[in-house]
Amino acid sequence: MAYENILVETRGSVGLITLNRPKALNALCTPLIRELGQALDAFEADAEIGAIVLTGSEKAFAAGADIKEMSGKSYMDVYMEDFITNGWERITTCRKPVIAAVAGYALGGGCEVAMMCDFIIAADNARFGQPEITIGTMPGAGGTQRLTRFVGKSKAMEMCLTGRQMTAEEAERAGLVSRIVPLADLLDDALKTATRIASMSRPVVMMVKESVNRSYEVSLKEGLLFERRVFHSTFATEDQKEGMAAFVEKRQPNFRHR
Ligand code: CO8
Repeated sequence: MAYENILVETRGSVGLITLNRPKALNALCTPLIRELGQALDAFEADAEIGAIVLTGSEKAFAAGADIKEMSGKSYMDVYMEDFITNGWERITTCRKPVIAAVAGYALGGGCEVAMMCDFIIAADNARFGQPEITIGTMPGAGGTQRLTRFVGKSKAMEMCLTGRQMTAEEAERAGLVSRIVPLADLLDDALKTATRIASMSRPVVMMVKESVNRSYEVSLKEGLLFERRVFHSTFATEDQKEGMAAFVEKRQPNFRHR
């Protein structure tokens, strides 16, 4: 598959997608989002792939939706196209884990795309923000919703109302990112993390992801019930038998992803 706005490669059992519009700081134009969806579809369908890393450049993960593309659109255009949710949300329907490796700017739609991933590893130069208000609009792909769940109302409200950017340190303190690493180590670290996840039982990895995501959608009681049922179902996998046998026999497990 030939892509124009992203680079797609595999590193062992990890699928790596690099946003690649350097002249526009990886602004998320419609063709890029379409290609991202196609690349995710291909990795989802590939049984050799156990986890996916989404990254950008050292200067920008993505500086937002493409303002030049948006600037001429009317209300009817964006409403009728359902601009541009049909595409972006593919990230959130991925069953395999998607790690965002963020360096530089993750602004507007860029911050929203990072938050759609399962977790964010940030380089020390990362900057997160929802600056849409400064161009007369507002977040439209989860900025007011997901950011609030990550960092709480006060910080989310301030960021969305002022466009202030968060440094990597502030983002880690606030719980937006899981870890900060030196810029030079970002990709290696994200790939190593993804490789570790891909070495686990694939069905169990999917069950964990499903269960953690449930906590955002349902009450604690319902979430705990869901977790218990899914926990029980891990006992139907060969990998649970193998994992526990390996522990008892003091050896490494050989998961067969079933
Ligand atoms: N869209 C289009 N082009 C962009 C964007 C963007 N978001 N960001 C940067 N670029 C382009 C610039 O126009 C410039 O191009 P050119 O060389 O042709 O003039 C090139 O990238 C380099 O940018 P700068 O010269 O501005 O670089 P600086 O290092 O001086 O500044 C900044 C970097 C601070 C990141 C600056 O580029 C900036 O402020 N960018 C815009 C950030 C922004 O406002 N993002 C939010 C966009 S709106 C949005 O994301 C809404 C999402 C809603 C989604 C709804 C879906 C349903």
